[in-house]
Amino acid sequence: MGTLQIQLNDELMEHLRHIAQAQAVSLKTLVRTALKAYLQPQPPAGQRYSFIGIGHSGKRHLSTQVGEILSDACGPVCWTGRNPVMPDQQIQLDSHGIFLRYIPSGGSIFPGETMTELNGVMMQYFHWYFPDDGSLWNEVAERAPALAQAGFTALWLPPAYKGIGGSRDVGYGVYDLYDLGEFEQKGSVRTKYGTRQQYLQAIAALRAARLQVYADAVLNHRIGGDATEITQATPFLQDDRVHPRGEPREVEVYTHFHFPGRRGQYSPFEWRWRHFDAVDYDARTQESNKVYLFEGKQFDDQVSLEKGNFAYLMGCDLDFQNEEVRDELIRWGRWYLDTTGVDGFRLDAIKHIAAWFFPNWLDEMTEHAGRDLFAVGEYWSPDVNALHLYLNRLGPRMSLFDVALHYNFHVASRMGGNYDMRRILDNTLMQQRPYQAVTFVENHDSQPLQALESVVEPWFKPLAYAMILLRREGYPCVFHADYYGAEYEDKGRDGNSYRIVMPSHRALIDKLLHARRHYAHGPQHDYFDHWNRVGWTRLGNDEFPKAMAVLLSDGPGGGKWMEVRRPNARFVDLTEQVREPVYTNDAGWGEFHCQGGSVSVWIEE
Ligand SMILES: [Ca+2]
Ligand SMILES: [Ca+2]
Repeated sequence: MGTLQIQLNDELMEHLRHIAQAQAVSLKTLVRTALKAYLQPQPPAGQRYSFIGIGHSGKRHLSTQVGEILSDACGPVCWTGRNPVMPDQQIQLDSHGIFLRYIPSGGSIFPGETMTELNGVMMQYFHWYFPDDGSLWNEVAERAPALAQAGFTALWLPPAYKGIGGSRDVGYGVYDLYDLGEFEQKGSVRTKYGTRQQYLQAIAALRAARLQVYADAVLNHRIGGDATEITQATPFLQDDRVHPRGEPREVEVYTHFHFPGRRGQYSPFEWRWRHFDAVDYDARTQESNKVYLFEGKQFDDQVSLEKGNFAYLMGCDLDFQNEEVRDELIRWGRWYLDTTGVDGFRLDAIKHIAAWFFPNWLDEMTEHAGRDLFAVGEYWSPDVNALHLYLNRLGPRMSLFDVALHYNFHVASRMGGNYDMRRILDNTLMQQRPYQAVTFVENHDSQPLQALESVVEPWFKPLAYAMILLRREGYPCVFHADYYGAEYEDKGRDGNSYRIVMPSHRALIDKLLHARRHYAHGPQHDYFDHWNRVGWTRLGNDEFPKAMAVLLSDGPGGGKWMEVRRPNARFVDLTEQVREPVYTNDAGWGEFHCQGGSVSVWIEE
């Protein structure tokens, strides 16, 4: 057992002392309790053990013998796993005392939790109505240096493999995970975004610009089978996956995927009906309003309980209880990592996939990559408790999109100034589980006319982006259509056509990104104390010593006294909404202002 260090910076120490004081325990006891709480659910003996957490680059070292604490918590610690601990590895403890991470000396650390602390910013580089002219990969390659320059540190790219819709498929109607725009399948060689070569060149360009790349992994379903098979199935109503509606009967289903265009390249695996649980289309009756559960199959467990059991979403639903399926997904993941070198995954539709599947799959991916991979899951629920339940099952391997926060933004933006802004962050991952929260304002599903439409109105977006980009909690994700704008036409749920214009917020977002990089550092003081106007200050740190004050209002404009600990200093509004500078008083407080329905970002000159 080597000596392990807990490395803390001043600010973190201050926070820990507060927690210790509040709990009337010593700092050592607090740390010990935190370690135990973390270790007990997953004792390290005999398995790969990684502390996942944040990467405070501490300056003041608080060294302690953690081996003793580990032994207390877990019994004799046996580091004989696949990834044994090296003596010079360090443990870092986050400000809530929850997550820990080994940092191999000299190794790279870049997972999502760390990105929170490094002020990382992700962009979702696509939206539902991105042109289907095959231009996305080339465009993003060209823009890579500018995106890095603007302050982005990672890109989430759309599903890169062939969908049933061929060159028009957004990518979620996945047909062949091995066809990255290389084979004549589903009517085209390329995907909506370009060819395999263009995709790999785009990733190379992004990495050359020091941007991370996250791939979109759609593992829940397959669609567009090459041939039908005959099997027995029991029908269920779409809305009730518990009570069968009819006797088992013979069905003809498109469940045989043999990929004639690819001819076994990269993988000889063929999908058959036994790899799936259910489909929603019977070619005999041409009915598609039911879910047909195959003979001998069960809908997978540990999924969302909407509709009784929400394992089935669309197409041919993968049976994760089938070992051949799990093995194939691991083979594919390894191939994908080797082929593309991506830094992590955005995992699609995970509330429809057995939660127990991902810990092993992600561990296999990390092991294969030989480095940390970032993973963020799309668990679409506005209920933060559902998100907690999922994360409790996953442990620290995965972050989740903060859907709860998105819905707060959505609701606030629809209330025309009558939202209680003191509550805007309540019941969100950002507030309750900041190191596993990927915060976002809008995405390709929530945008107007899409499946999970829950629009954040344009007037509110500057406020929402200030909240995700300038506070210390969460790993923010900027939506392509909010940055560049978007115009499109589609049918609404009422069957009528609508023309949608999503305005570009780039001018403001660029300023916020600048503020995030240079000013959103150090301790944060909150002033969520008024129905309309809420704000916070950031006090800076050694590396970024300038202070910042942010004030926003969903109602009338006005001022608020906030402390920035800079006596007699001059602050200006980076957004240029308010032209008059603010001068702080002798005590380091200032009365900062913002206009109605607006945000101002005050930076120390
Ligand atoms: Ca199953
Ligand atoms: Ca499923």
